Amino acid sequence: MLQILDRIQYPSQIADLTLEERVTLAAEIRERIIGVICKTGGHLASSLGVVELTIALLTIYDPENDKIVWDVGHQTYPWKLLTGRRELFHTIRQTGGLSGFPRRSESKYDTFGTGHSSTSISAALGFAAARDLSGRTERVVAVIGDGSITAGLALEGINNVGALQTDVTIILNDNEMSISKNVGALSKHLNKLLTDPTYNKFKDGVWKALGKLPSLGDRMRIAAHEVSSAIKKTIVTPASIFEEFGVTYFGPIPGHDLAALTGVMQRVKNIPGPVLVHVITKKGKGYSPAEIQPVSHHGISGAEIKHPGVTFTKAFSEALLDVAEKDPTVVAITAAMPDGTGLTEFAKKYPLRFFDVGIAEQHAVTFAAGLAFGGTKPVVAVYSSFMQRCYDQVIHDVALQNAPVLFAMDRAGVVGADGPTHHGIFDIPMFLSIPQLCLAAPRDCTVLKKLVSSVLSDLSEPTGIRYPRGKEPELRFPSPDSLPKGTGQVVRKGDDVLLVAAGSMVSTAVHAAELLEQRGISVMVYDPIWLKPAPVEELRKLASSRLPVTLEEGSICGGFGQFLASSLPECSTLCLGIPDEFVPHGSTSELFADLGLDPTGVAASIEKHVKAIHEAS
Ligand SMILES: Cc1ncc(C[n+]2csc(CCOP(=O)(O)OP(=O)(O)O)c2C)c(N)n1
Repeated sequence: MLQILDRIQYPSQIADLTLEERVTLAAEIRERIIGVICKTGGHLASSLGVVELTIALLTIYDPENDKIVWDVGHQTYPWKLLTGRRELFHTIRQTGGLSGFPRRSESKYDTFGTGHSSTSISAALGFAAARDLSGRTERVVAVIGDGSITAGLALEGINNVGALQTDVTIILNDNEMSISKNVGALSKHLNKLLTDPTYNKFKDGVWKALGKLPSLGDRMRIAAHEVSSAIKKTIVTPASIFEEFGVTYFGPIPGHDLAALTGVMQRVKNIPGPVLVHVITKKGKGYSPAEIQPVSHHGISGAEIKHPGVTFTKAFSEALLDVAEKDPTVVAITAAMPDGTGLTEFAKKYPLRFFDVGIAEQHAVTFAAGLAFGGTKPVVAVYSSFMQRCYDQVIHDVALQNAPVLFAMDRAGVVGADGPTHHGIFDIPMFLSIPQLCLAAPRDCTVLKKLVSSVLSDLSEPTGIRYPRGKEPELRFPSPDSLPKGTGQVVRKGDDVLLVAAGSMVSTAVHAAELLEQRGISVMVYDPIWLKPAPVEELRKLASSRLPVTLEEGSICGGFGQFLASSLPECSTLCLGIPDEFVPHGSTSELFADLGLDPTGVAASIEKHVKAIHEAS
């Protein structure tokens, strides 16, 4: 039992705590987060960095009425603990448990659902504009990180904030980190503000006000008054880019000093028009392993059982290094995710051929098109779900102009604990619906490596390769040496059903085929390798004497099954995949079972289909 945290039933209780109690509360929140997340896994470092900020927000603002909009949302664990979800906190990211991100359906205090970054300023401005139209007076606050504010969407939001000039507060939580070290000119500008003498003057003023007082108890009580006058004396805004956008800038403010933070936020609350408060925090604050290694502690995995085997990310990384060594025109691009996408080694080895563009997926794609026309072979390494940001860039800048770019789309399919914002289930419909794009789906790391190597040996048209999160399946089959577009491979023979399984589903398909064999249904499993151009003619021949069924780890609507079925109108094709609904968070095995996409579920669907066809004939 934690003395203060476990007493909080309503967020409004926080404003009634003394400063000293709030300082204790901050320590208790850290203790709870570290205790739970080290067991369950989750986004640790960012949440530890905003403990004081969260307490200050709940001290100054009224969450029953005011709108606090969190960006990305991976840092909202303290918020969840203080807004009525403390008792469920141990269920975070697990099947049926709390989401790892804000969700409007989870709590009335989650004003705006997130997972993808850089949405908070636009959403907050929307809340503010609606407030103004209705004549209400609630305060609206966006909390955004220094990484997330570099994205185009956030900058579009600030541009509009500057134009509308309404009351909205942007809290810029600057820990100088994205997942990796933050990059870009804006990051340099923020750093310049941080080293501005004002900041040090402010820190010294507050420190002196606190330091000269005798005991902790007295010190904290009196500090609140001393601090607010220190703030008044010392806050002089250095020249910031935000002022040029018509947004009043305050800062930088030390973000782990509750007295200082609360004092500034109280003062800023009543300033009319758009205001930005630049708060300096430390990622991983209070947990030394995370403070020392914030990158590896951005998201940690819990005490889960580790399976042997190679991850698709590692295989991609190795294949790319291999090709890059022989071909100096190969360049790699990431949108702020060098580690997650497997580009760290490439960046070390070929710093001039590596581009971290910040959280800027749209820019990454158009930049790649330019790089391609300039004579290089660009590889955009990106998570499938973040590719959703780039639909127009892929159509307008890449496909329409036939720019030879390779999209290496990691985390394609069901990702598990991160949930619906992160499942990569829309890339197949996206790629298949755009002319002049090719798309491949490797079933294991060997096929992935061969695809990377063969596509880059002759990169003449835009091409995507999608592969899942985690390790390759235990079940593997020999693959052909060359993988020309439009050719696939029979991986299991059978006479009654033609089960065409895309990439990550091949292994499931073979297991399902074995179950069906025991029930008297003989299943051929076919891996198309290329979803576009698909091996349609070969599939037409195979389907002439078998019932075609497709299986994919992606949305059925507009997916590979429907695409193939439209090419085989003479057949009655059963399409298995993710139905027209958002998939929740949870363990992947439970999610697959719920979706009917584990071997048992797939076998059951096929058996039912076969029976129905026989009964109808
Ligand atoms: C559109 C999009 N691209 C990439 C990501 C992956 N991602 C999650 S958090 C993060 C870094 C965010 O940095 P910052 O806003 O500074 O927050 P911090 O983690 O430092 O608290 C990234 C790149 C994402 N969530 N959304």
